[in-house]
Amino acid sequence: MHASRRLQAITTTVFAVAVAMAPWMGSTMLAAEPGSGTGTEADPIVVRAFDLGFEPTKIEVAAAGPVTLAMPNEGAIQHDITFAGGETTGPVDPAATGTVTVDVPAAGLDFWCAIPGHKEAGMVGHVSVAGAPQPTPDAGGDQGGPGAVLPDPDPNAPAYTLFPAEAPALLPGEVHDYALVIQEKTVTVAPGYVIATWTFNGTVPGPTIRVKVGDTIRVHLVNPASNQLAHSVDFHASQVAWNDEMTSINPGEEKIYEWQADYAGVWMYHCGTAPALHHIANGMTAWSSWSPRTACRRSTASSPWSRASGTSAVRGCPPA
Ligand SMILES: [Cu+2]
Repeated sequence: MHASRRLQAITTTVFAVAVAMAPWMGSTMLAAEPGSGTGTEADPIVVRAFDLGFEPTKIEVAAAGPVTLAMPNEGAIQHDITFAGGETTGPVDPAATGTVTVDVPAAGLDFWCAIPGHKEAGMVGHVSVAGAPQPTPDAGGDQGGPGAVLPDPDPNAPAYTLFPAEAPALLPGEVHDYALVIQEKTVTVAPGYVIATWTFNGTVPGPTIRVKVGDTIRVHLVNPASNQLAHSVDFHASQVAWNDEMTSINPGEEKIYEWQADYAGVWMYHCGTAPALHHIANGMTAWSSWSPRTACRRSTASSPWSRASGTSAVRGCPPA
């Protein structure tokens, strides 16, 4: 059980004081027990959000009608509670609390986090009405359902351009100030087909960074205020504290991620903001390579640019 259960008596007291001192203004974190509350505006039901889930995920109310939920965000990135009718807390910052009121029918309602990828990562829940029949579990999943239908190509889509697969030239010098600007933008991925992507410097994959062993790389990561989401970067080549350089930054923020290239090789770098696989699949991945300083002997490895694991070092020489 969650450790906070043992502190229920204490947190209930804190909650009572907090309610007395701070109304539900949507910006104040209240120390309330998940699941507590009756659902009125004055006493909302508390649904705690974390990275990546809700607690509780199943809520039962006494009767159909308006219900207010309060969502303290205890995660490191924004979350929300959204219902199918569009009722939503809106994006709630870490350490803040959002509220939403929804008219719950007798059949109940699902809710989820509408931040891209969070629903798929498990941020879903359900409000049911006491005594009402429970929804039938989905027995079939995606198996046996109708196949995906490819939409018609858009004749007005911007032109499709191939990403150059060549390794770039070595960056000159020994200390490299490198700007990585996160751009949430549409990209034409095939003639006539445009998708919304998240990118490093506007391309999918992002730019390949190529330097020599021993060089210092000082990445200036920028998340412009015009973006919607928190993002981050994680260089598998680096040996840094994950809770320092690799932390997420919100729109309007920037940070410096500095390290030394200690080993020759080719490594993935990617956005590590939760859910990381969603950020990677949406375009935020690329490669960095560190070339040996001196002449090297080619190994018997068949593919020096091995991408099998995304983290393996090149055992031979870098491409000429
Ligand atoms: Cu990202």
